[in-house]
This record gives sequence, C-alpha cells and structure tokens, in this order.
Amino acid sequence: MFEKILIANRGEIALRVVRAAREMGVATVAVHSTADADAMHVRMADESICIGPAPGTQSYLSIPAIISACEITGAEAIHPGYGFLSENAAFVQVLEDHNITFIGPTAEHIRIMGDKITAKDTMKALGVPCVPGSDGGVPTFEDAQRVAAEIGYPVIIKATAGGGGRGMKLARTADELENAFRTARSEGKAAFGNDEVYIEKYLGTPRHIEVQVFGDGRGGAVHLGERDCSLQRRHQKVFEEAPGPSITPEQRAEIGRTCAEAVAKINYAGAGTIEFLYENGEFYFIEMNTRLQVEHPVTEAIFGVDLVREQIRVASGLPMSFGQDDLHINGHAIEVRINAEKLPNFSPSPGQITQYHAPGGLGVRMDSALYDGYRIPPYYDSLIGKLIVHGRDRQEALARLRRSLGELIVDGVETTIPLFRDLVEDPDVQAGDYTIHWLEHWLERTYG
Ligand code: MV4
Repeated sequence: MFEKILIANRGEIALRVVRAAREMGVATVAVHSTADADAMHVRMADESICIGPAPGTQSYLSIPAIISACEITGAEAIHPGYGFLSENAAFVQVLEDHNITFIGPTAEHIRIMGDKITAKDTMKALGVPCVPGSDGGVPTFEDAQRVAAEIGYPVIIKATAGGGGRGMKLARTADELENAFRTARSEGKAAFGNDEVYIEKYLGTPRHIEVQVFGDGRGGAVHLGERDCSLQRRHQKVFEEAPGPSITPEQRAEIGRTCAEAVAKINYAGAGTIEFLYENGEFYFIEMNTRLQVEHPVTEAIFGVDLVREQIRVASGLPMSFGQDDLHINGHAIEVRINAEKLPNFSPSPGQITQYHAPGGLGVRMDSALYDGYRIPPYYDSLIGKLIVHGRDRQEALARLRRSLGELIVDGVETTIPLFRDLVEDPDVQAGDYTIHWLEHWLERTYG
C-alpha cells in the first residue's frame, strides 16, 4: 500500500479522497490554488501545498505544478478526483514517465474512450449494444447522406472529440442534414481541434442509464449495477438514483455482465462508467467515462462499498476486496446536487456562507466541503455539496430526501436546494416516470 498520495482536486471530492485514504492509513497531500488556502480539503489533509494562482488553468490543471508538488512532498500516487486532469491521457503519460502512480486507468484506456468513435468501435467489438449509426467516422457530406438514408431520420451528428453533450447536432429530416453535418464538423474543429464526426439514429425519449464497472487491471472486473441520471439541465446532472426505477433485475444482470466482461477483456483498471441511452427496454451505448463520477455515492450506498478505497487498493497493486458474487443491492439511494446557483436561471452565486447546517440521521450522507463562514470562490464549478439518501426502497429514500432537505441550511448564497424541495413533491418524480427531457420541461412549466 502507498504511504502517501496526492489529491489533484478540490472541494467535496478532494475531501472524499482524504476520508478514504485516512481510513486506510494512507497519508494525504492536498494541493490548492491561492484562492483555496482556506478550503476544507486543505484543512483535512495531512499536508498541503500551493500550486498556483486562482484560475484552474494555472493551478489544478497545471501538470508541471502538480508533478512538482508530488516530488516535493514525496507522494507516490495521484488521485485525480473528477473533472480537471482526471481524463487527461497526456497527464497520465507524464506520470508514467515520472514513476508516479495514477489512481485510475492507463493513458491508453483514457485515450481510447476519449475519442468517441474509437470508444464506440471498441465497445461494439466487445459485444456492448450500441446506437445504430455510421461504422466509424463520416468524412464527407455524401457519406452522411448515405448513412442517414440507411438508418432513417431523425439522426444526430456527433463530434468524435466531443462528449457530454458538446459538439452534437440534430437533423430531423434530410433538409437539415447538411447544416447539422457542417456545424458539427466546424464546432468539433473549433472546440477540440478535431473535425471528425459520426452519425447515430436519434432516440427521442430515452433515459440516461449508466453502469458502474470496476476492473483490477489484470482481466478481472465486476459491475455495480446502474444509475438513472436522466434528470439533467443543459447536460448537467441534477438528481441521480440507483437502482434505476425502470430497470428489472434481469436487465440489470444482463447489461451488467456485458459491461463487466467488456472491461475485463481490455484489462481495464479502476472505476469506470459505461453510459447508455435506454428506450423501449433496450440499452444503447453512447460513451464511457474513465473516472470516478460525481454520483458514485448512490452506488456506494446500495452496495455498501467504498469505491475510492477500492481505487486506491487496485492502483497500489492489491486485488479488489470483492468479487461479483459479493455484490448485492440493498435498497435505494438518491443524490441531489447542491449548487451555488440562483434559480430560475442557474446563474453562479459565489460568496460567503453565513450559516451551514448539514442534515443527518439514518440513511443520510452529506458530501460537502462547506463550513460556516467559508467563502465560495468564483473561479470553479458551482457544486458545493451532494446530499445522498438511502432507504430500504424508493419510497423510503424519497421520504428521507424530503426530511433531510428540511434540515439542510445553506445561507449567504443562492442554492439549488429550493428546486429539490419542489421536485420531491412532483408526482412524476415520485413515480420515477421521467426521460432525459423531463426536467427541462418541468423547469419551464414551474419557474417559467
Ligand atoms: C443522443 C441522444 C439521442 N440520440 N444520442 C447528450 C450527452 C451525450 N452524452 C449524449 N447525448 C445524447 N445523445 C442519440 N443517438 C440524446 C442525447 C441527450 C442526452 C443524453 C443523456 C442525458 C441528457 C441528454 C439531453 C439531451 C440530449
């Protein structure tokens, strides 16, 4: 096991990693920008080191600064959290060259999944069901016309370097194809320096279902069921739950086994998420994320495992502490993302916290780096906390969500807490009856 690891992140996820490491007897190094000198992750870690000025590009994204911090503190490994450098293959390559262990998959696996065409080709070859569409990239408009006619409209054009909703264009009819094709290409070129695109059949009313996988890097892998993350606004997840309310145990076992076998075959190491669109009882692969995700706690709650502990174990060369037969779902969990944002437009609301009170009690987990008097800096993501509730069933989880939202106090800034107090009362949410478009319609209806 490592003696000391460095956490190349901030906020609640940095704290999350400190907690797992401390329980394992592993010392932690926090890194921080000048704007984060008073941050909770800095206070809670065993040591800390300043890596640069406030903007993320000059601190949490600065590869030289982070490697220097590792060399100075003698940390043997880096946990990247999510965002920042967590899916940066070049960073992982540099760490390999410096003999610093990356707590995550190889640079090669990150590279494969970062290019969406290569990711889809790879998954298809591994037996994972994919959205019908082009076989690889579509170089010319004439190719696009041919493929779209074959699969039928509506189609969606996606930039291979995109993902998470960036660089996508819908063509409802043949009339719209040329514009969609050219726009997706030029946006891909402008945003990512890559104009390669691919085409898929557009699914109109799917759910976003993602399967949690975990590999040991030596051909062993398990799945930890799925999460339903359909409730999103502008490709930002807002409310996530596990298990998915629309997924049967038989479907879970089948898609789970398919995913675990796929990542086992490529010797994948660590935590990964295989994203699907789910419509009319069928799963269609869209992307794979090669990191720990924000919403991992709902999976932890229902399986009773610590995914960060497992990441650290596997990265240090130890075997996983559980196999597929040890993994059983217990109850239901829901996470809501508390952002420092002002409704109804979700505009950022940084500032000083005048009062913070976290909810508690049975089945309630609050992952947050907030404290009374903390100043939320304006430079970073607006996520300030995650409230995760767990119950014996979905009804109990919802009751616990309503109850714990009543206890939660975050004063001094605007937050998304009132949104969740409204959402939890909605009949569709209570029934688990929603698709990826439900929230945007509800917001329009509810807040105008
Ligand atoms: C799609 C789709 C419909 N059909 N692909 C958006 C984010 C990226 N991960 C993939 N996305 C979509 N891909 C096909 N073939 C609809 C979306 C989509 C979406 C997906 C998941 C969650 C929310 C979404 C909101 C709008 C569009």
